[in-house]
Amino acid sequence: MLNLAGITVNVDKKEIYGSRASAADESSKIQNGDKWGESLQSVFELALENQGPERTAKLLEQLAGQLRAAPRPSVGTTTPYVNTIPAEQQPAYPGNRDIERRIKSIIRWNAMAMVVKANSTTNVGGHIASFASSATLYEVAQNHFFRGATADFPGDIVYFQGHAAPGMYARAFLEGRLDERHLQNFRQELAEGGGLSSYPHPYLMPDFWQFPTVSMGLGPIMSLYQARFNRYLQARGLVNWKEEPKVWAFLGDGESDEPESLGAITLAARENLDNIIWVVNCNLQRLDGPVRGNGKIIQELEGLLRGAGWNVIKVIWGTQWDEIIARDKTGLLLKRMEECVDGDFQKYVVEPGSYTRKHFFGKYPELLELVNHLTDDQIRKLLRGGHDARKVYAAYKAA
Ligand SMILES: Cc1ncc(C[n+]2csc(CCOP(=O)(O)OP(=O)(O)O)c2C)c(N)n1
Ligand SMILES: [Mg+2]
Repeated sequence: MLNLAGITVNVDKKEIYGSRASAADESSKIQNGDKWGESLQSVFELALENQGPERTAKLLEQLAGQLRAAPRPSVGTTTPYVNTIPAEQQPAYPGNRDIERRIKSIIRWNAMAMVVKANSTTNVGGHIASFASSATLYEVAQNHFFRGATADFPGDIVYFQGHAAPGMYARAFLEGRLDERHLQNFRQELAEGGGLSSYPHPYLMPDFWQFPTVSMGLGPIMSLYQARFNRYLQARGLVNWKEEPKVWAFLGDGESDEPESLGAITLAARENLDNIIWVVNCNLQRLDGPVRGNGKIIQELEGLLRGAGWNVIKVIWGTQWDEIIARDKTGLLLKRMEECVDGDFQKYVVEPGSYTRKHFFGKYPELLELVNHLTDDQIRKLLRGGHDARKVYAAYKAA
């Protein structure tokens, strides 16, 4: 018997769960003295009894859809199209943003210049946008998360996205590990004084790269087996690590379409591999067009990975969106964010702010009020989460 906001419900738990033992696993019930939790548990049981599992699941999904400010609704495979970690739960950023931004800008510039310069005298090709779109993702990890090797720690293991190699070279140059000559000879290893291989390759550059990742899909799948193998080494007593390394894999959203990329994701959940972190750079774009023009790759991947038992942390909107989202009391902004497809979002990025005001916010006149105080230029500069170090830091820390 329990009293919930004026409703008195009487639940005979045995009766409800007598024939559904699996749903009634006692250990998964909320019974921790948390009044709200126990109240919801009772209503849930009552709904299950009276409405059946299908309708109850539907109702729960509907309620979870309203949880836009909450970190992770527990039902359904996708969560609302907002950051998983709400602004008020975000940790303080531990670094010096000005210095880090400057370092990042220099690295991003050198990465771009290296590719462009090589192509001004040769036809070697090379990628610019992969790193340009993931510079923040890498820099936050480099500055705050990746751990190097020590006597009794093997160092974290990183599978770099192959096409982002210019960014890794540009950082190594800033760190003094490569010199100008190397950068001048990007993709020209036989040039005088040596050069840099197009992509991560331990055979071509044994002192630099650990894993060949550029045939897309191999990085993601190898990272999973690596994480599994690290567990094997420990279980067999073949290594004696004081601390377990994390395995990080950086992949592109287009890369996720390679069958190898997602081919082994269930292994991670099945083997309880909490030593692996994937960072999927969802720039919505691949070489030849949008990854999902008429859909949402972030949501699709979230559904697949959560369905396979992963903990998914989404970073979609940058800090400037926080106050706009906070003023969306009716959920209309969220609705707009959810109904837009990736093709729409790609269009907003290349058009001036006036276009986004008219077509994104303006679809529902009430939404225009949320951005009345912003100029077109400010609207154009509303950052996406993956370019916002604070948001990326929060996600990595939680991961
Ligand atoms: C197996 C394989 N097929 C094709 C390519 C050629 N290729 C290089 S980059 C790229 C698109 C990558 O898109 P995405 O994964 O979204 O990365 P982004 O550059 O957007 O970060 C393709 C098809 C490749 N490297 N490997
Ligand atoms: Mg992409």
